[in-house]
Amino acid sequence: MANQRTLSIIKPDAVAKNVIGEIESRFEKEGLKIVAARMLQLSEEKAGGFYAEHKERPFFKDLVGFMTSGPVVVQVLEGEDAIAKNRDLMGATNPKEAVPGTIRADFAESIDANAVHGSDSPESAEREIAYFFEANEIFPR
Ligand code: RTP
Ligand code: MG
Repeated sequence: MANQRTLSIIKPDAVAKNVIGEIESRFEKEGLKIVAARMLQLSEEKAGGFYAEHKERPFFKDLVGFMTSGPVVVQVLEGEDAIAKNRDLMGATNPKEAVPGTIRADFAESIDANAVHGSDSPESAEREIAYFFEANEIFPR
């Protein structure tokens, strides 16, 4: 598998729980490098645009409400098979279904407040990285 980049977000619940470092540590231990990172408060417009694929879903309003409820950390992870590796480390969308030892199983409360986001395909990763970062804000090494 080739070297890849993926967009990761540490969501408001995990920031509020003070587990940013514990989550980052899991990425680093698995060989994913944090090559860009920023903490910010999402506006409704920015959060809605990010999750535009879900616009017609019944949970969209709650999703945007949750994502704008506090600061998030947006970041780019880089490494071998980074997109799938990040999704594996995250665990299932619903933490009740997530495998023990995954980020969502260990830190998430509910399907809404589920600690982290990760791109789900190379196409999403490309769009999502460009949604938050300019090329000169990414530092591969
Ligand atoms: P994410 O995009 O945040 O990484 O999560 P995901 O790929 O695992 O799940 P996705 O289907 O993309 O859904 C995005 C977020 O919407 C909320 N959701 N709620 N109530 C529901 O049935 C439901 N389904 C999804 C979750 O918070 C999910 O992370
Ligand atoms: Mg998704």
